[in-house]
Amino acid sequence: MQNTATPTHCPYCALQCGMNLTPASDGTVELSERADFPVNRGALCGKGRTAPAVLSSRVRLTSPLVRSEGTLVPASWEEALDRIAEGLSRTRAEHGPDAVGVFGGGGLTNEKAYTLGKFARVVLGTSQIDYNGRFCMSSAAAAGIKAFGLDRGLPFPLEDIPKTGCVILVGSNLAETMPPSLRFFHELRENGGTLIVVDPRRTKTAEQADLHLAPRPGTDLALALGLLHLVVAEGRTDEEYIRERTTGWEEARAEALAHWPEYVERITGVSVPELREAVRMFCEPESAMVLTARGPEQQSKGTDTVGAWINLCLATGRAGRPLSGYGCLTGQGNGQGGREHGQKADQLPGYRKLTDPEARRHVAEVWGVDPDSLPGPGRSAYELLDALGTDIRALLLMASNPVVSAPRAAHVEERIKSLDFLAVCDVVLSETAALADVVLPVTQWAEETGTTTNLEGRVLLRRQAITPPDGIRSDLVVMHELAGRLGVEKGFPTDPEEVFEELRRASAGGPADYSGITYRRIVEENGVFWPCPADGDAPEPVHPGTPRLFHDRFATEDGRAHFVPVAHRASAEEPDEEYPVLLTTGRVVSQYQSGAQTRRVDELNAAAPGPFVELHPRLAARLGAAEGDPLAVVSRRGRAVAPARITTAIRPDTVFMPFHWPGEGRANTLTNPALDPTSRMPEFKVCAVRVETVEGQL
Ligand SMILES: Nc1nc2c(c(=O)[nH]1)N[C@H]1C(S)=C(S)[C@@H](COP(=O)(O)OP(=O)(O)OC[C@H]3O[C@@H](n4cnc5c(=O)[nH]c(N)nc54)[C@H](O)[C@@H]3O)O[C@H]1N2
Ligand SMILES: Nc1nc2c(c(=O)[nH]1)N[C@H]1C(S)=C(S)[C@@H](COP(=O)(O)OP(=O)(O)OC[C@H]3O[C@@H](n4cnc5c(=O)[nH]c(N)nc54)[C@H](O)[C@@H]3O)O[C@H]1N2
Ligand code: SF4
Ligand SMILES: [Mo]
Repeated sequence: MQNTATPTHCPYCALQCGMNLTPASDGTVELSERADFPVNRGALCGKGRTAPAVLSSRVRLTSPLVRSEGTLVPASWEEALDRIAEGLSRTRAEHGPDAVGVFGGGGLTNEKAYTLGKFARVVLGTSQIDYNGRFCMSSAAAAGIKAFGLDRGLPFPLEDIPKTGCVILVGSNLAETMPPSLRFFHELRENGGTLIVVDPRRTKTAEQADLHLAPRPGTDLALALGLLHLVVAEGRTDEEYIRERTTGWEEARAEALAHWPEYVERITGVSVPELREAVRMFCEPESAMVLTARGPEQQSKGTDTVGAWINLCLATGRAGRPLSGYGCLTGQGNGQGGREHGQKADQLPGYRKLTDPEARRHVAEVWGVDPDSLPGPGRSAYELLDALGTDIRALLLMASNPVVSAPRAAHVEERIKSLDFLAVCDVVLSETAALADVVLPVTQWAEETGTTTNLEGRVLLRRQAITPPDGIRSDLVVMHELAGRLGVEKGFPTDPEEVFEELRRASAGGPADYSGITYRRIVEENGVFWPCPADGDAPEPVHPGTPRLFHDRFATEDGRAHFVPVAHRASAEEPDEEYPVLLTTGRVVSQYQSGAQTRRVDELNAAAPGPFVELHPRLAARLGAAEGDPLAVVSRRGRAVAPARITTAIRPDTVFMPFHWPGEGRANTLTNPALDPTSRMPEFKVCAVRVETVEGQL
C-alpha cells in the first residue's frame, strides 16, 4: 500500500460520509477530512471519526476460533473452514437443505451481499436466508413498492432538501443518527423553509424544528390520516395531479374522512390546532417532502403507516415533482444496496422477485445454473431466528449481532444456543459470535474494497487503504473457500471488482439496475445513482444514472402512483393494568446498533457508557425514582434493569431505552416480536411495560 491518502467512506451508517485514510506507522490509519464528497463535505460524527480504533488488534478478532470442550480456542483457517463445511453439509445431509439457514447484514458491501445470496441458493440450496435489514427499513420498502412500484430510500439527493418549502421528518432523530445531515435542514430553514418533526420525544432533532408534534408511540398512522382529513376539509388537495398521476384516491379519501381531527387528537395526543398548523406549513409552499425513519416504520403496522404518509404526499401533489417527494432515511452503511442484491428471503439481485419466472431465468443464466434449482422464498428475519434449533439446525451468520439487536432477544438467544451448528464471520467477538462453534475473523472497511449504496441510492466505492493483518481474510474469501469445500469450484471470486462485474450483469434489466455502473465511473463521478442501465453494446456505459426518480412517471405498470386505503389500528400490545406504560426504543449518538464495534472504542464509551431508561418527571415522581436510580422495566417477554434518566423531553406515558447494550440493560429483552403482515417488521417501537424501582412497584 502506498503511503498516500485514499478517499473512501465510513464503515457505519447510511450517510456513508466520505473520508480520507492514510496508513499510520502502527498498522492502523490516520483519518483526514474529505471535503469533495457532497453528502458530508468533510464533516464526520464521533463514530466515524473514531472508526480506526476498531482496526486495532487490541479489540478485534485476530485468529479463527473453534469450540473445543465448550470454549472457543484459536485454530488455523484450514481447520476452521473444514469445520464449517462439515457442520453445514452434515446438517444438509441429515435434515435437507432448508435446515441450513443464512443470516446477513446491511453492513455488507454489495459484492458481499450478492455473494451471500448466491452462496445460499447455489451452494447450500437453501431458501432460508434473510438479513438484519428486515429490522430496519422493510416497512418503508414495502409501502414504497405498493405506491410507487419501486423502493429507493430517497428519490432525490440530500442536496434538494434545502431548496424545498417544508419537510416533515417522521420518527427520525437524525441529529443523533446522521449528524452531518443536519446541515441540509439548517440550510432549509435559512432559505425560509420549515421543518416539522414528529417524535414522542423532544429529541435534539425536534429541538431544531419549527413545529414538533409528539404523538403517543404507535399512532403515526392516525396522525397522517388526520392530516389528510384536514387537507381534504380545507380544500388543499391537488385535483389535477390526483387525476393525472394517481389511482385509488376515492377509497383513500373515504378512509381519511373517517378520521376526524378530534378523533385523531384522542388517539395521538396531538391537538387539533397543531394538526391544522402542520397542514398549513406543509401545503402552503410550492414544494414539500415527507421523510420517515424507524419511528413510524418499526411497527406491526409500519407498512400502512408509511402508506398513510405517502397518501398525504400524493393528495397534495408532492411526489414525482421537483423538490417534492416521500423518502425513507435508510439506516446501515449499505442498508439500501444490501436489500437489492439477494440476501433478502424473497429477492434475487437487481431487486428482482424470487417468485418471478423471468427473474429466475435471468439470474440462473448469469449463475450458470438451472432456474428450477433455485429455491423459493424463505422466512423473514425474526421468523428465521425463531425457527433455529427446530426446523433450522445450522446457521451461517455474517454481519449481525441478533443476541443484542433482535426483538424478544432472550428467546432468540435461547434459539441460537439450541442450534446443532453455528458459524459466525465478524470483525470482533460479538455477543452472538461468542455462542458460535466456529468464528472467522474478517477484514474491515479500511482493509478491503467494495461498493455500498447510500440512503440517496448513490452507489459508492469504499477503497482499501491498508493491508489487513496476517490471519484476517475477507468475507469473499470465506465464501470462496466454503463453496469449494462444498463442491462448487467456480462462481465465487475473491476479487470484489470481479464480483461487481457479475452483479452488474445479474442486475441488468431489474428495478435496481447497476449494469451501467463501473468502479471507474463511481470514482470519477463521486458516486452513481441507480437505476443506471448499460447502453446496449456501447463499450463504455454512458447512462448518467438517476439522481431523481418519478418525474416523468412512477415505476408502476400504469406509470401512476397508487393510493393505498389505510385505516388506523392499535399496536399489537397496548397498555393495560398490569403493563401500564409504553416502551419505545432507539439510538444515542455515540453508539452504533448492537454496539459490537462502538462499545470497543474508549472515546465513545466515555460519552455513552451504558443503557438507561428515559422517563418524564411525573412518572418518576409516581415511582419515587430519582435520577440514576436503577429501574426495572418489565414486559411480557422479560425484565431489564437500567438507571433512570429523568427529562421533560418525553411524554409522561412513555419510557425510552436505547438498544446498544447486552446484559441486564438489554432493551430487546422487552420488545415485542409482533410482525407487520406485509413487511414482517417487528414492533421495536411500541410495547407495554411496567416500570418499577428495584425495591418497589408502580
Ligand atoms: N448513533 C447512531 N446512528 C445510527 C445508528 C446507530 O445505531 N447509532 N444506526 C443506523 C441505523 S441502522 C438506522 S436504522 C438509523 C436509525 O435512525 P433513526 O430512525 O433516526 O433512529 P431511532 O433512534 O431508532 O428512532 C428515531 C426516533 O423515533 C422515535 N420514535 C419512537 N417511537 C415512535 C413512534 O411511534 N412514532 C414516531 N414518529 N417516532 C417514534 C424515537 O423517539 C427516536 O427519536 O440510524 C443509523 N445511524
Ligand atoms: N430495540 C430495538 N432493536 C433494534 C432496533 C431498534 O430501533 N430498537 N433497530 C434495528 C435495526 S434498524 C437494525 S439495522 C439492527 C441492527 O442490529 P445488528 O444486525 O446487530 O447490527 P450491528 O450491531 O451493526 O451488527 C453488525 C455486526 O457485523 C459486524 N461487521 C461489520 N462489518 C462486517 C463485515 O463486513 N463482515 C462481517 N462478517 N461482519 C461485519 C460487526 O462487528 C457487528 O458485530 O438492529 C435492530 N434492532
Ligand atoms: S454520520 Fe454515519 S456515515 Fe457519517 S461519520 Fe457518522 S456514522 Fe459515519
Ligand atoms: Mo437500521
